[in-house]
Amino acid sequence: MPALVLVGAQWGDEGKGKATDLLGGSVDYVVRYQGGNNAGHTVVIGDQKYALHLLPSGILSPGCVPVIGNGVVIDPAVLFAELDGLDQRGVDTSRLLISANAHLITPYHRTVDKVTERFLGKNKIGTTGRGIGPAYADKINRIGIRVQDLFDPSILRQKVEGALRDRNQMLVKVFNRRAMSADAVVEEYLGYAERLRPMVADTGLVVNQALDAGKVVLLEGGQGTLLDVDHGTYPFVTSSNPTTGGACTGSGVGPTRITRTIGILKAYATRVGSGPFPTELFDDNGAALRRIGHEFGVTTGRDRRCGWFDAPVARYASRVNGLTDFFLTKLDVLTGFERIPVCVAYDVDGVRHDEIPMTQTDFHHATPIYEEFPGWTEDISGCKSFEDLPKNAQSYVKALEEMSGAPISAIGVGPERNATIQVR
Ligand code: 2SA
Ligand code: GDP
Ligand code: MG
Repeated sequence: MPALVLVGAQWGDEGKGKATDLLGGSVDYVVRYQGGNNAGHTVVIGDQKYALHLLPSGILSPGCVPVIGNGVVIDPAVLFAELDGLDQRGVDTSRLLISANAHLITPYHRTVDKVTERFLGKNKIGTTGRGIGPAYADKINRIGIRVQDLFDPSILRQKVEGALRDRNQMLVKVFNRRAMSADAVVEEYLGYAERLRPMVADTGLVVNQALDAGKVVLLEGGQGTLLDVDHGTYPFVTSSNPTTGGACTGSGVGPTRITRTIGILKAYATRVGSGPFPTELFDDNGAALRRIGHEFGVTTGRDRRCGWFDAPVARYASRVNGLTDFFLTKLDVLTGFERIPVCVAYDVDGVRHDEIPMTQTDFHHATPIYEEFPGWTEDISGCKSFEDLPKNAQSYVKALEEMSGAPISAIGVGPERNATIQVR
């Protein structure tokens, strides 16, 4: 039986939380495979709204086993706060499994993230300040702390002291900050060990055994394709691989077990943080998209940058992720716009580019070539089938599908689980 991957097709915040929740009823395991508490996945169930940062969205689906995979970076204090918050709201969190190989975010990662951003000034990445980049840097540098290290105090101390030797040099010499004490970090982190212990497992083994037994596994990505450290708008990216390749490395599930790869695609575009965004709007239309679409960071509360749909970005996501289909989200937000431009290609210094340019310099210079579509004014939030949509909305969806490189299998017309049109 299959594993499926759910991946953001743009710059994140496409509605992955809602999509995961929608599929949650028909899957047995939901595995987060990268990122950490930089993510903000919103799930709306009836009159209840949940914002999940570190936990897989499947934790809200009764009977589904939520898993934090080896590719995730975990801030233990945030993990416990998020679990406590859900417990207080009556959500059963007891099934959660956490990979022994997942890396830990520590106070020095958070500090380094924040001071680096301050140091970069106008060249900053616009990170969420959660310590994500520095934690992944330590992982790649082979000086990271893993969940399993909490169960071996002498190894933990050795590793924290080793990592802090590097980090403290940088904090003191480059950033003029005080050195951090290894004792304080070790003491704090040993304090998390007992509560974590029952949740920790060889999650790669558990998930593969589940697949062998015919269970369905959903691999849930954070952020999005254009924020991928390899395939995104580097250096304005997150420090992990949200793309489908990252689903394999971050969960321990091999590619031959994956039968479906769903790209979550917003009917327009948003980005939070710095970096190129060719269709960004600085006018009333941008402000309207932000207001109607409630485009504010779920984790940081920042205004999201808003713009028109970018077809080369969608095509790129389809290619890089090998997408089988798209869930198109937030079509309802476009209701009331008289004309809806779609970027079909770019102009880079007088040359037409039908695909994302090879170099980042060119992408920074890309200006959109637009095709305009007529809008619609009817409220579509109650539509249940494709045929219920106004003709102009149907044409818009069909045009996006044609340009994006994979079929659209579902259309979101509101934040709630049921506000979804199944197309095929
Ligand atoms: P980081 O903190 O190192 O991962 O930041 C690096 C870049 O990745 C972007 N990033 C995100 N983009 C969209 N949504 C994210 N989650 C939150 C949300 C964001 C928020 O759901 O709204 O609340 O601001 C997310 N997480 C990371 C980030 O903006 C940087 O461009
Ligand atoms: P994620 O990070 O990809 O899970 O997305 P976010 O939760 O950061 O942002 C998506 C926002 O859009 C959330 O507030 C969702 O409740 C909302 N949303 C998701 N799908 C739809 C939709 O089809 N229509 C509308 N109006 N809102 C949606
Ligand atoms: Mg989000």
